[in-house]
Amino acid sequence: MTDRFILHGTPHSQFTYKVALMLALCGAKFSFRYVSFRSGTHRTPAFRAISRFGQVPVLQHGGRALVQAGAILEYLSDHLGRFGGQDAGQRQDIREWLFWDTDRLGPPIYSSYGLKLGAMGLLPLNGDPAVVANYRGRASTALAILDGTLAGRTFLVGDALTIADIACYGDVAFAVRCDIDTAQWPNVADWAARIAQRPQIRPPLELLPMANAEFD
Ligand SMILES: N[C@@H](CCC(=O)N[C@@H](CS)C(=O)NCC(=O)O)C(=O)O
Repeated sequence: MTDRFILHGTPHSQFTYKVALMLALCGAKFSFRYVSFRSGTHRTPAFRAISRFGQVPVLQHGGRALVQAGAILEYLSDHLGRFGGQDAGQRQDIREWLFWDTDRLGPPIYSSYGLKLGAMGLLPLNGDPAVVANYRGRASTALAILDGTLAGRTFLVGDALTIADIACYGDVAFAVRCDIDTAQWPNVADWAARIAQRPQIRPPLELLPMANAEFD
């Protein structure tokens, strides 16, 4: 059994991006296995055997196939002892942010990005303007909540970067990719700029390739 992390996903996935950011910030070595949605890799028996919900990301480690980006971030934080908050109260706050992110922030940005890829001819998707506006409205509502929380704060929980920031930052980076102007939420824009200053942080399509790769 290998103890090396193996991340399955695509650079076009904001949920894969969150896990890749965490691995990069921790300086963890990992193998990247590119899952091509255009080629249907996500529907192959080999992929379905490790992804019980048929989704990316999947992180293989220690004989397990871990799924759901927020849960993977918690696993990595526990395993590597990084970005997990300083006490039980902070860990609870972090978990609440992870659930909120999975419920409210991630989905409308994911849907908006899917339609953007559709408009670019990269996915067989196109959206009625009312549907596009609905996704963007829900993304705006969530970004406004993030903005309110970040007023006068450097990070979402406590005074250090945690997996709550890493999860939400992953989504905000994709909001930018689908032309949502984050300048409307200045606290979010400042917080994202602070995170992006770290040398390990790179935009999604620079952090991960559209091919298998080793990160050593
Ligand atoms: N809540 C999941 C969302 C994962 C997700 O939606 N992944 C997308 C790619 S970004 C996917 O695999 N979509 C294919 C599908 O759902 O069939 C997570 O956080 O990991």
